Amino acid sequence: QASRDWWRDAIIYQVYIRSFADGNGDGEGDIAGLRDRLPYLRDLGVDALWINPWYPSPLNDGGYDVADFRDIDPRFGDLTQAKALLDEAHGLGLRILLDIVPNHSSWEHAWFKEALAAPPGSPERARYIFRDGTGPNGDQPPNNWRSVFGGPAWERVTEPDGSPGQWYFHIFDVSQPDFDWSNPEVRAEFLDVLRFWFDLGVDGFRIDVAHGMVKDMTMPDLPYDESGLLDRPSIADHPFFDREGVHEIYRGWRELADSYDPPRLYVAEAWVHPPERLARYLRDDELHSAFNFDYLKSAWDAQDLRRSIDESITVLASVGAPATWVLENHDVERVVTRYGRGATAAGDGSARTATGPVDEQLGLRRARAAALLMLALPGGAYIYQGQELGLPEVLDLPEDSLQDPVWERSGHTERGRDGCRVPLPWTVDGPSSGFGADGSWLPQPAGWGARSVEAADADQASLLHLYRAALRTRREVVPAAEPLSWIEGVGSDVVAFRRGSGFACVVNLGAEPAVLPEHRSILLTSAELTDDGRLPGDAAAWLAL
Ligand code: TEU
Repeated sequence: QASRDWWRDAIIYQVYIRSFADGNGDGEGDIAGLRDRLPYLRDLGVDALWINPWYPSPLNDGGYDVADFRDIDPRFGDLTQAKALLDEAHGLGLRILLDIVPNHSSWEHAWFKEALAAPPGSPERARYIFRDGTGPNGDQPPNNWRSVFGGPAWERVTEPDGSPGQWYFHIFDVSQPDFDWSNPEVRAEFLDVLRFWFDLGVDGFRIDVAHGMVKDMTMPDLPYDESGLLDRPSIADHPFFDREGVHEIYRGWRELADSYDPPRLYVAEAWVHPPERLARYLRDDELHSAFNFDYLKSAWDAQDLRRSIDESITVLASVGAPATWVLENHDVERVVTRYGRGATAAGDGSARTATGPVDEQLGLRRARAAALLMLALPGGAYIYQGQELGLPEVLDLPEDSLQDPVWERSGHTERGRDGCRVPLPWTVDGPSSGFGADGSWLPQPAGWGARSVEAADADQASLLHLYRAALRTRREVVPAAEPLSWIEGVGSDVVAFRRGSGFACVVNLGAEPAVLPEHRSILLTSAELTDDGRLPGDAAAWLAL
């Protein structure tokens, strides 16, 4: 049973493959580069990897626009290399999760091309959401739904005979048509895709937009304000997010995962709130875990963090699910930058809207403390590539290098998500700081090599060394089965808790030094305590009691 439940406190490293390591020198990361760096990941001390989409794709949305769910984009490698990667990773004790994108495909997917070539009302169209337009000539969209990426969520097509035609629905980019999940053919297809990768040896999936898929097919209009935002923060009974019908799909997926030996794992990417809604995805016969985005969005503030931690643990316990902490991913602003903005800024984590001056040194101190906090909490956690190096968001990428769909909204253009996707620096010098080629698909800023793995290796005080020490120490001294119990009376800017009787974590989010409980040994984020043995501000400590 113990080995079956490996995921309950697993630390999983997110590989954004296009930016991780470039094995063939074409400026884009690939499977070959990842295979070369597996020992680095094993030495870091993580349990598993989650690899962002590597399927054939025009990459309009970083690969979340999938043209073929059963193959690998040639720029990343092929199925033979994927198999070799799985074998090598397993040999090193690392499990591998892939990313499944069930809400939509690319408009280059064979099914969508067939849909465009077939007439309205055909079975080919019924795999997606095609509707006639409104207005006298059908030249108005079927309803007022808007895309998450801005603008209308409907696009008009030209019929095979050349006449202006139907409209199709896309929650995201126009190149990402949504599937119709009320169609049994779509359901069967995805079960088959899951089987394809499980049979190859994949250990599980991160489910993209896990709260999407099912739509209200009566298609009621939504209340948007003039700038295109919903006029209230959350809509009960939203017509395309977090609908009841999605749970039935996951019960079928779980049955499939459980039919394998060892059983396979699912983690949900579901931006739903409050935690009670998220917990519904984690019932016994549904998904195993879900990213905790409420935690990611919490400010660098003791009360806010403590409330968010408490709430998640309590709610998830009611369904027997572990918490899954996350501070960074390929969609949000890097934590050094986020926590380096002013006093407590965190907002919604969005890289697109955050503004204001960044104190990088402050952000880095907080990122170090945040690492010890996250890794001491009960449950599992995800680490996004480069987080262990303390990479900041790259805020000044040259305009002509930007790739992410740009979001026109609220009357201004928002920044895309490229700033957290810049290729990793591996060496101090050399072409693209050891990433692989002379030049990379997103340019690395000047001085990137100083933030490299090589530089961090050489500096005992680096965040990389802290992550390694924390991941090792975690196995040795943080009792996985012990719940969290808060230590009270430590001051309003301090978060402190015990796990069992022998371990404590203290995080000081304020400016005043904090008193530490008596302890035998200690792992610290900052080099020194104050002269009288107190913990400085924006620092954390792990204590063996
Ligand atoms: O993101 C889902 C999603 O809802 C995002 O729009 C998220 O809310 C936003 O990026 C937070 O800033 C997933 C993928 O992680 C993202 O990269 C894709 O663009 C998206 O799905 C569409 O597949």
